[in-house]
Amino acid sequence: MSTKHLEKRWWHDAVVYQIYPRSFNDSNGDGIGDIPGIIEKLDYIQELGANVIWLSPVYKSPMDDNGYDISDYRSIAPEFGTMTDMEKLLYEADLRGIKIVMDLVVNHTSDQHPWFIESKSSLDNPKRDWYIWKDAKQGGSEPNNWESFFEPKAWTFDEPSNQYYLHIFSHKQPDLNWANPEVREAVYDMMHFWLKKGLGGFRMDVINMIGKPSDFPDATIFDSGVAGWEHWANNLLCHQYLREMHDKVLKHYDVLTVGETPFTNTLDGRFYSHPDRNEISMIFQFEHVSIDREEHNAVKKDFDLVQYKEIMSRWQEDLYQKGWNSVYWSNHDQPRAVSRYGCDSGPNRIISAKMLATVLHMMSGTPYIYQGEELGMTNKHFSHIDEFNDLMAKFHYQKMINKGVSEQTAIDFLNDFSRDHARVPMHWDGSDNGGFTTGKPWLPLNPNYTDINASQALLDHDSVYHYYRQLAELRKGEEYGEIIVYGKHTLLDPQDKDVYAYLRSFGEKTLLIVANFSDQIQKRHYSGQLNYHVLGNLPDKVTDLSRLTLLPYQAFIAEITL
Ligand code: TEU
Ligand code: CA
Repeated sequence: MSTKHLEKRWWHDAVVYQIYPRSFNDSNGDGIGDIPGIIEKLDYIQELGANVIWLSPVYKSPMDDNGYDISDYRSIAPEFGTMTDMEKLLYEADLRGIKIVMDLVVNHTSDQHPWFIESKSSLDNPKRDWYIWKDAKQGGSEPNNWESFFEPKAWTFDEPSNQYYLHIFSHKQPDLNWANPEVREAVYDMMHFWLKKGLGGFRMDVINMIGKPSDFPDATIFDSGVAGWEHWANNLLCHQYLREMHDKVLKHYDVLTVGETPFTNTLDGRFYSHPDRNEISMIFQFEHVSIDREEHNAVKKDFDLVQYKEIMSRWQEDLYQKGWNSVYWSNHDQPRAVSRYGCDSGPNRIISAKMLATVLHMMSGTPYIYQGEELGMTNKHFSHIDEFNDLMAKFHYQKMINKGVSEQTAIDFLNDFSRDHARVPMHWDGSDNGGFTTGKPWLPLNPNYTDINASQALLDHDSVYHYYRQLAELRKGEEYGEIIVYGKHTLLDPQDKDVYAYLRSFGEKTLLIVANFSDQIQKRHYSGQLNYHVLGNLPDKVTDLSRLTLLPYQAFIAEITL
């Protein structure tokens, strides 16, 4: 039996900070964040304690989906900078012990990528088969009934060649044909190109969708998710391609690879991340961010802490020594965590942001911090559909209106879930436009930047930022590093609908993590003797586990003896 899963890897105790370049920091006043702007803020990220940056796409792109539609994998979008800027970023990050992980978007390209332009040019072009072209069904309709994430149908008809092409996302994001070995080789080549520059790894966009069954059957599941997922999510071919990618590329570098994988359960999680399978380091699963809505149907559901705990604990336990988790509250596709799961106004904003951080950063796996989460940034209020930028917001809005939902109800849904909440620019200080730009920001800021901003947070020792910093220190520290990274996870009181409590244990040591998710006082007791109050989000230290009075959103970490 192999014991590769017991081998330590550098990314096991890593803390990842995600940057959405367009909204991070604008260095030249054109209103768009850029790479030189990121370089200016590397000290900020280093002080926070993150040692990996996941950079959302900076490649050349028509920006139909803000860079997730790439037209040249080997050059940098001019609005973000130059290749020299990118190399300087790698160099400057390295000086600070930070690795750069780039977004690898290879399920699809832009329709402006020369590969697609050639592919589209004629039926017998050598690149025709680099994308997925199919004849219409008898009667002229689409080759099958699959839907797209951003449009009603996953197929667009091309008049001149009389065929449809597949796009699981927008029609400007045609899917590459991974069944064609030339496509795979071209991708592997491009990966070497970047890795040789000293990259720390890749975040792989919707990587579990690359394997399509060759017969393209109709979907049968219409009650959840984008119709067709039963065929293109986690297809066995995908695992085979990943193993090939590992063999041809990844095994030659010591890198972090994280696959973005909607529609996965914990068994899939093991398939992707068990080290003996030689696929990828870890995945981003979607179960826990799917409980308060049906995204594709644009329907809101109630957040249920019991269900949340069940999902998170299942992932913690099922992957224990059998794979590796990534853990996150938010990213560039999700609303702001404190607005979604905590309380985003008054003093409870700071307390609940720290509470959420406590729960996540004491879990095993690699934690991801999305830009601004460390400030407790909140959702912005939008009043009209024209204020949104994201193509998905527009699609969901139209879908709701077509169903007969009122305009206001549709806007309310987007105010809860739009991806634009995460894409509103960072708040650096209280000056105009939050110090993000001296020009006109590409997307207007949340007016609360005057209160919530980085310069305030750096000065205030009780800020959310400094609390995140302490959590990162614990993960990397002598005292608790091992238990936080490698300890066993046990959920306490699964049915408790207000308090999230769990244990971590490693050798003789036990940590108890308790978090009140409610805005009410909760009285609880836990077994064990408290030896040491490690960290908490309120000034008072916890002393007695047998009689706890938890204030609204209170959270603490204690070392205990059971
Ligand atoms: O997201 C994939 C994906 O499944 C999203 O559409 C997801 O359903 C939603 O955004 C989560 O609420 C990735 C990228 O992260 C996203 O930004 C891109 O738009 C998409 O792929 C296409 O590349
Ligand atoms: Ca700029």
